[in-house]
Amino acid sequence: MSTEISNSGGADFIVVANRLPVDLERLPDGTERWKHSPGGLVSALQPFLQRNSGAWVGWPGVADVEVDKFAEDGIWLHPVMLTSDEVRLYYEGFSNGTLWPLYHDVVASPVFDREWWNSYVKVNQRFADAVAQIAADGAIVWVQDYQLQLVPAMLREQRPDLRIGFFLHIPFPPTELFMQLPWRREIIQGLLGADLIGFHRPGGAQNYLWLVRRLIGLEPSRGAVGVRTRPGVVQVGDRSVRVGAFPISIDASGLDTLSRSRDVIQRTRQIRSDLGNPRKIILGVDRLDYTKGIDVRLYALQELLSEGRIDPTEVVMVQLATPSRERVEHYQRMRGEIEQVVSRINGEFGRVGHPVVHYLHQSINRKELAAFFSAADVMLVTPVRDGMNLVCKEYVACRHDLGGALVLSEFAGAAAELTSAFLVNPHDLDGVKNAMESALEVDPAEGRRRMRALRRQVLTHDVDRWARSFLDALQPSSELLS
Ligand code: GDG
Repeated sequence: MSTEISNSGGADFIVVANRLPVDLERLPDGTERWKHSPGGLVSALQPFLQRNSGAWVGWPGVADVEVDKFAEDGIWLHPVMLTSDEVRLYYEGFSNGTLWPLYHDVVASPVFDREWWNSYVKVNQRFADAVAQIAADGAIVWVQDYQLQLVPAMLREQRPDLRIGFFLHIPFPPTELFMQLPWRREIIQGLLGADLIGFHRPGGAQNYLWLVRRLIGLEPSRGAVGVRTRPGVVQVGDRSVRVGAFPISIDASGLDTLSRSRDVIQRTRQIRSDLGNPRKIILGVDRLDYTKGIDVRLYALQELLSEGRIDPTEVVMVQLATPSRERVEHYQRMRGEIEQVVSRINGEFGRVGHPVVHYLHQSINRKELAAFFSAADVMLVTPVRDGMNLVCKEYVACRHDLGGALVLSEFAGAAAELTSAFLVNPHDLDGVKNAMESALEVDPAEGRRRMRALRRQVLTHDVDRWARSFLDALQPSSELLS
């Protein structure tokens, strides 16, 4: 860990997110250590942070610990402390029990709890205070995601000199659903503290603009919002707030290179052989979340097997389900349901030593993930609602061989870009089954044509382009971008 960077004059570029890019881990012997939690966002923003005396403000992932700021890879990391009560109320409660289901089309019922809300306000204020203290004059601050929607206005109040951006990583809901929220006005107002508010899709931006008119009584621009262009504008006093669509992406060339490496190619072969070299491998990779439609694809598989449309001696499915939010009740219930369907399928159609569904409730490393992507003939991405969905883009980035077929839900933000996938409505089980069958049996030339088109999109629209387009819209003449 290096501490060579200077922090005398405050940070010029600050990323604020619920989590730091490193997690504090408590080991069984009571000692603590930092573990990298690499993600697309960190790697995309790292170069900007390193060049611009950057800082990252976030929670280290463990409750009740006070940690001093420290420098890592040329970036100052500023831990924000959360008590275990705040983890329960602000994070598991308001963020994941209210906002997450409300913003994902109420596929689970959101809980509206005043105590959760009060904690959300308090924690947002703590994040805003932390940033206000460390930001240099006129610094650029980029606030991330639904856990911190009040931060832009709270920060603007203390530091009107700052240039503030906000990006929402999950969908912004239809206005009728958003209107259920008892604190709807506060959220819309909280976001209005930013100079630029970004969503994945123009629809999210449009919904937000409508709510600004309805709830705040301001008159936003009326033209259609475009992707990366033509943002909507709201005049708030003497400030112009822009509202736009910036579809996020992945480190496409990094994954492309990784998937061509000898290790990954060997591991791909090994995975196929461990699975018994079946004629076809179907894959799902998700955080274990009720929005991801893991149950949808399992029911579809079960019916295809029952109807004899899939031969269990020829086809194997692997479902990687990364543990997630395990203390939230909805998640516990859903896990039980999914595991029950998996065992039903295996009970009915498996043979000794040959289950049809290989279900792993574990997290695996990036190389291993690339090998699974490379081994899969059909990738199933069937969320009932997803802001973007990076997994489908990662699958495409790994298929330099032009093999594989992607079945993708229309309700993932990515569907607007990945139009050569087998697109499905996850609520239409027959449609999902037909698409799975078509993907399994696609003519090789047609499969390559589709994959080539998908790769053209993903490789030319990577996460670096996403970050640049957002920062360019936030501060066009900024030296950040040079
Ligand atoms: C939110 C929005 C939006 C998963 N299991 C493992 C693993 N992963 C990685 C995937 C992918 C990431 O986690 C999941 O990203 P998604 O986009 O699919 O979904 P969310 O976590 O819900 O993300 C979403 C995103 O924010 C970005 O804006 O696209 O719509 O919901 O990168 O590969 N990675 C490793 N091992 C695993 O076991 N290494």
